[in-house]
Amino acid sequence: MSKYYGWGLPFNASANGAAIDRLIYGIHGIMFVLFIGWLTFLVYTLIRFRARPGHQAAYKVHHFKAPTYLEVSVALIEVLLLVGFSFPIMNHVKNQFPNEAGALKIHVVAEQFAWNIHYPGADGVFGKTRQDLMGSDNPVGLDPSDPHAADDIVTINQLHIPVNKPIIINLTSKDVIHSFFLPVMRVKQDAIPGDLIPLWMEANKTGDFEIACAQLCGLGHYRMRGFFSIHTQEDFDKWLKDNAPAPAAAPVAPAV
Ligand SMILES: [Cu+2]
Repeated sequence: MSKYYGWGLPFNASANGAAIDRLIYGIHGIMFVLFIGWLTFLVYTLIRFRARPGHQAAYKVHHFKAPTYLEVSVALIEVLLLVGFSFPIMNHVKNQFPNEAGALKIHVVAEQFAWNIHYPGADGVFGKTRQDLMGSDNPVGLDPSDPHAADDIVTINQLHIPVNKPIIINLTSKDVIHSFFLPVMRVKQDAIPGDLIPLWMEANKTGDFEIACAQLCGLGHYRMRGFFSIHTQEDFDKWLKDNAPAPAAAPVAPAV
């Protein structure tokens, strides 16, 4: 796992990651230039205008044009970053959702201190869930009387997705605010009780990674760590098959 998280940004397994990383590096590059510029200016003025015998501070201000031009160009670069880079990526990631028909839909229900992952199963339809059915043996409150629920898969702290396929996740929380964080996917979204928040992503590499909770949510926050696997489509189909619930056993005739 440590090979994915070291110095710099984490490993990038997301189709949107390159654009997001470019923005992060761009902002840091400009901040670094500004930092060096201001630091040089500060050191220069400290030395140039230090107290010396025979020198007196000038109380009348000389108006230079250069600082104004500098200020305006910094503001313009910031506008360019926001409008040219940040808004398009934000719009793509937050608003331009992929077509639902070609996407895999997953429900993620956060709780203190675990991630409950709910797949619709072979029929592609989520079974009904009810709050009053929620318990340790039924973490999302799946309603067994709903025929769509029979093939649903619910895992705890195990998120599996196929590579190169859009994934739409509907995120919510049972108790307090958590934050669903997939560093390698450049996804971080608050999970808010009472709200169903959609997000989408697409992986372009396979591997085993992790889910973290990025919002301090209680004493067990540190152990709210999940496992996140990106499979080839074949491996994912196999995972779905291996984890599909066994069909309800046919009633057995009582032995005489
Ligand atoms: Cu949490």
